[in-house]
Amino acid sequence: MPTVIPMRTAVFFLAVCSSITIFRTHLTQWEWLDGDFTAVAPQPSVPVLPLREADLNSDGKIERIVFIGDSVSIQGGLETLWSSPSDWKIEQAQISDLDHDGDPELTLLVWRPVAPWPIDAFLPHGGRIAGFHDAQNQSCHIILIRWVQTSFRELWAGSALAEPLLDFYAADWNGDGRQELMAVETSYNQPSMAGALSLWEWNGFGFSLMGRRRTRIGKIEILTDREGDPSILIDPVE
Ligand SMILES: [Ca+2]
Ligand SMILES: [Ca+2]
Ligand SMILES: [Ca+2]
Repeated sequence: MPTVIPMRTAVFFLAVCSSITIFRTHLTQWEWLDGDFTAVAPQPSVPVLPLREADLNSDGKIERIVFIGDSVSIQGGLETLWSSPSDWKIEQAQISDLDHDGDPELTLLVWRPVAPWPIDAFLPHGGRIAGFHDAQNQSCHIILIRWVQTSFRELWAGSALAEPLLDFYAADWNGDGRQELMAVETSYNQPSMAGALSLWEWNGFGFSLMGRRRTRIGKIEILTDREGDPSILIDPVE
């Protein structure tokens, strides 16, 4: 699991004392402004958790996302409607509408064994995804799961990310009424260190990069304000 950890105490101060003084002055609050992640003056905000309940199959009943160890399942009442494959390690799960079709889907941050393309065996240096995995040959992916007619299926599975993620949060980051994917990026060489924030938008076939801000990140917390606008509280590396 990521070593980027929540900062409940710091957020409490930010929420309650935002107009006074934040004792830990090295904390900064960031928003997506004018096409970039930008440090802003502290705004009254509270921590927000990823959505894990919704009617995912349009039957009028709520399904729940349940973590058991590194696995995730979709539960409808007492029935398990979908479970993640046994060789997936799920780091984060959120119900989202990243593809903007008006229906909720489940977005997962997944580590799974590297699956090279067959032609890669014939290419020098391991082929196209060489390097996009860690020392245990695990690669990092964003995968979207949604209801299709009679069952939950992969709506979209991204290829191995060049820069693996520690965390993500789907929200309307730019205020246009549609969700984007905010990603906390790390590297396969130092997978516990966060070194960048990036924002991605759905393009109909996958995600396009809207921007990336490299910054020193020790701890991070996702916040939301009274209007539901998201922000990020960052405690930089000491
Ligand atoms: Ca349902
Ligand atoms: Ca959707
Ligand atoms: Ca948006």
